[in-house]
Amino acid sequence: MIARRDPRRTSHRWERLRSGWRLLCACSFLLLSLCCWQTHGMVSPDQVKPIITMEQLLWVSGSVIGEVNTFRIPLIAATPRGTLLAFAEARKHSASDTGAKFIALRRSQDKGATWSPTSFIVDDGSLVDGLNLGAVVVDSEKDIIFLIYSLCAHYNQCPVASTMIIRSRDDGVSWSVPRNLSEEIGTTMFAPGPGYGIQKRYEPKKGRLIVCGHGTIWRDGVSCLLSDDHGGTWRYGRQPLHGIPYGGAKVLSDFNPDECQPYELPDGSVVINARNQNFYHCSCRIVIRSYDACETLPLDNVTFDDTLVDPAVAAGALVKSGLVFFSNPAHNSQRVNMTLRWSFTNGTTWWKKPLQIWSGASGYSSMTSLDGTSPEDAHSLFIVYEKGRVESTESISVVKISINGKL
Ligand SMILES: *[C@@H]1O[C@H](CO)[C@@H](O)[C@H](O)[C@H]1NC(C)=O
Ligand SMILES: *[C@@H]1O[C@H](CO)[C@@H](O)[C@H](O)[C@H]1NC(C)=O
Ligand SMILES: *[C@@H]1O[C@H](CO)[C@@H](O)[C@H](O)[C@H]1NC(C)=O
Ligand SMILES: CC(=O)N[C@H]1CO[C@H](CO)[C@@H](O)[C@@H]1O
Repeated sequence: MIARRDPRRTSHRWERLRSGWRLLCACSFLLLSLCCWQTHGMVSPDQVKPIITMEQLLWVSGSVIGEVNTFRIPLIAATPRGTLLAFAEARKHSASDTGAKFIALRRSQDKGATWSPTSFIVDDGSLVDGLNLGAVVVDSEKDIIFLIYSLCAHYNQCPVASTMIIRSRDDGVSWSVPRNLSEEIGTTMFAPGPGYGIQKRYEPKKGRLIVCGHGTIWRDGVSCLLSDDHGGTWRYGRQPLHGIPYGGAKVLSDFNPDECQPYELPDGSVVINARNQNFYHCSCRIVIRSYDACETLPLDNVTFDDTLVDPAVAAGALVKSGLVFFSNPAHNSQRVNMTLRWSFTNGTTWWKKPLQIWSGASGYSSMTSLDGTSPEDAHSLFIVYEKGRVESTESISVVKISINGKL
């Protein structure tokens, strides 16, 4: 027989202790769930129901804005002060990748609701093979924004490619004169991004700035530029990922990793999600993982993500609230069907029902999110993408996504 405790004999002290424990437990649970949602990614599927809460066109091609022929290659970044910066190539006279361009910028200080008029922050004049974007990278520790772009990336009537960098210390309002990074990293053609570069949040190499990009068919593949002194000096990682055959022209099905977007996982490794230019193995994305902060991009850490069907394009990828998000035109050959996917498993699997952003013509995309502590910031992300009715180069649109489906 088990003797039942006489409830009257329970001391007040025990009662107090017990309710104290209960309170402590409740508080820790609340704190833990908050922390998990914010940082660690124990978000459960029923909390994640992304919807579009806002969409507007930032730039329209066809000589309606500043007589710019075509806007392409959208980038977006969030500054440490909570401002959104959207950039694009403003192609002056044609839709061609070569030709003279401006870099266009619009800022939003109210979480994407309104945007400043366009400022043209770089003008390459009348170059035959002008500037190409590019990657924006934010040093949150020092509150500096960098934008890296290339010149003469196609060697079209120009002998030397250059990698250029500009910098803003005032939240993207004003920008430094372009600095020629090729003087320190060499003149090997390097096409950054397009997308954003990262600052390492975890070890190894916490604080390092990493900008990944691709080269020409002669020195092709993916490589990353690294800075361990807040953008003062830059160098390439020791071991890039080369295409095969290396240094030669490619044919269909050759291995040709191209435009790419890095993101950092909570274990401190960096994943680079890359365009599979020649459809090696699949019409899907190449996934490169580096465990040494992009010092090396080893071949034995390259995989293919069959779920991420792709027509060979620049795609968006972002880690937010413990989830990995991915945006691209989800089609195996055409640039249509802009789609947002998300992963509860560090990008190893993707949730079965993605969100279609736009069924029609859609091209390059890039994502960001604000780092603020408000619930709105924790649950929002922003996608800029090339959008059109017939051609994806007709306009550049920004959408705001509510991750938990609440307005
Ligand atoms: C940048 O520097 C490289 C190496 O010195 C040089 O060859 C190239 O012409 C420079 N580019 C520009 C745009 O000044
Ligand atoms: C758009 O993408 C979704 C998700 O991958 C897919 O189910 C659908 O078939 C795609 N539509 C077209 C027209 O490709
Ligand atoms: C994602 O990676 C982190 C860090 O390595 C790990 O703690 C977590 O369990 C992973 N999540 C899943 C679902 O695999
Ligand atoms: C060379 C290299 O870094 N290889 C890594 C590939 O990924 C595994 C984990 O899956 C690491 O343990 C290896 O070090």
